Amino acid sequence: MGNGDFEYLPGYNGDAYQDTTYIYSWTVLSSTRVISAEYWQGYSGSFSIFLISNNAKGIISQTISLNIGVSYILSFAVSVNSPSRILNLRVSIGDSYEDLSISVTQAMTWNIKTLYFKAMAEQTTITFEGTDGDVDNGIGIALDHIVLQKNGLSLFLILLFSFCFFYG
Ligand SMILES: [Ca+2]
Repeated sequence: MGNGDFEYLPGYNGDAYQDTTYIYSWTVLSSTRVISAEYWQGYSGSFSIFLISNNAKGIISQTISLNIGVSYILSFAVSVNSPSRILNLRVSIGDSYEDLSISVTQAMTWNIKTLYFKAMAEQTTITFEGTDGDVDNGIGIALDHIVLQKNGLSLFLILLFSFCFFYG
């Protein structure tokens, strides 16, 4: 993923948090909020984002190139800035999606979530949407450190299969 850590933010004005319709590498489908470490420490680096803004849902997406048939691991850090809330995050990968319940025991402690999928197309759009939007004055889902990797086990099996085929 390009800029999966939200650290490259041309145009960021230095506010502790800032609503934005532009995040480098991402398509911002619905205005999202950039959070600096001054406001809340990101999982990694100096910035994270909130999937909320001005009483609305924040939605971001990125279209990436994949190898068809290869398994991937999508992992990311999520949090909520209120321990009493269970909020919903929808992660869409191409035509399929997964709904995750996000809650924390302490505000803004980070959890890592992991999704596994097999690439069905060369160009795939991955979308993150905080489906509850902005509940109660700025309570929402925070997101950071989005990483996409090939699933090592499937790569191992492909290599093993190739080896057996070649020498078998
Ligand atoms: Ca970050």
